Amino acid sequence: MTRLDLRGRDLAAAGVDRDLLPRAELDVEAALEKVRPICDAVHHRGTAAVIEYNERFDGVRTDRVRVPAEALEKALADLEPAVRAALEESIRRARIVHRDQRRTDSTVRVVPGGTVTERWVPVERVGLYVPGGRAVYPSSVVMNVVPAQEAEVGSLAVASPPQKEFGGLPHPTILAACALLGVDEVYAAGGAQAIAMFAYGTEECAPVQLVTGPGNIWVAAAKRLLKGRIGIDSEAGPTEIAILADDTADARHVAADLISQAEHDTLAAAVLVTPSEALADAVDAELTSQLASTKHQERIAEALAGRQSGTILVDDLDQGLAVVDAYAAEHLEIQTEDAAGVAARVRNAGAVFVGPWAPVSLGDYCAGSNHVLPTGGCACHSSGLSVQSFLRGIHVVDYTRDALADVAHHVVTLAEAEDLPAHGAALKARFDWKVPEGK
Ligand code: HSO
Ligand code: ZN
Repeated sequence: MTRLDLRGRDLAAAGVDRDLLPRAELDVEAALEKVRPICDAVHHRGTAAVIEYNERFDGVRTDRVRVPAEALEKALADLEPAVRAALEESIRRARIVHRDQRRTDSTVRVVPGGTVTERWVPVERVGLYVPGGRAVYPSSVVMNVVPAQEAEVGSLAVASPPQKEFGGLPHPTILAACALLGVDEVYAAGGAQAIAMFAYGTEECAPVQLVTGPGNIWVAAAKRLLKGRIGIDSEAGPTEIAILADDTADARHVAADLISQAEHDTLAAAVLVTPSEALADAVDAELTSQLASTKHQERIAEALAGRQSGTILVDDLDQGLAVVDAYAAEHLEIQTEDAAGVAARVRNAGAVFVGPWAPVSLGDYCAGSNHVLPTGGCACHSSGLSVQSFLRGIHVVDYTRDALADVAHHVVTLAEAEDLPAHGAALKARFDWKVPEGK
């Protein structure tokens, strides 16, 4: 991997220039122009347009988009027992974590007679997108569906691209995962046309209020375009792994973990941050030797050689923490002495993996944590998918006459300061047009 030597720089005080760090460039803005007519067509012509785009982009024509119930049942019946057992364990662990994220309503008494309650209400109907394409991600079905179900979303639909080799249905393992989770509304639709189907609704699919789930650049562009009409989780770019490691780390593990996420995409990012030049050398050697025997060699080699990947040499772990915080990785592994202590100091990351026994792959499938996480540096302001993503907190304001009378003069004063006297009048009208003197 390419090397960036930041040793000798006072990063803690000066801050890290994020432009200095390796990162993929994704021009979602340019994709918007291509995506706009697709969304318009689905808006105006519904299912017929989705079918046409399925044919154009996925090379398979079907006469409907909704997956029939029998196909879901068959996919589950045909699922390999070991895959079924693994998915069930993944679901079981994800449920433990996401059930614990449920919110309870809380009421606070602001003043005598004045309360504000925060009431948590699930989104009515959501659309969950599961990518198809190069990789098949039944695990992403789990990561989207489980939090939505634990949030008690009223109705949920899944969309995933039609596959030519499966007669225009999504991949059977995706269908089986839906069936295992009790999801019976599944659509064979991919890319921007799937997001537009969710946003506008079609003859087959009622519109949703929120769309979640990762996808390619077309999915990201459609989400950006339709945001507002629908809520979205995030735009989700190519996956990223950053590893903060010192010379206590095992170079074999570090290399294997970098390779594991580079496997997703030629644009995937793998970044090693270390104060140990010896470790950096050992990891480079390991990358070369492990790469030789891995299946998706070409894709991984391209991702590791890309400008989004590299090794960053730092003076010490303090400087390393400043770098990983500036990078705000989707996944951050801490492979150092006192990994838990170092991890506790991390401010920006989608998810943190502590020590030698918590590789990102564990989190991808079976840790219980969610793998739909903020990418592209968005971890400095956003979180991964959770129960909270599917809830809205509604403030319920309840004041008595006396409680309102006590504060009325402040409201009127602020309304006047903003030159909005009708706001003040709404209070005065309740007290015979005289502002009560506050206590
Ligand atoms: N690492 C991906 C999720 C995934 N990995 C799915 C394997 N399957 C983004 O967090
Ligand atoms: Zn992964």
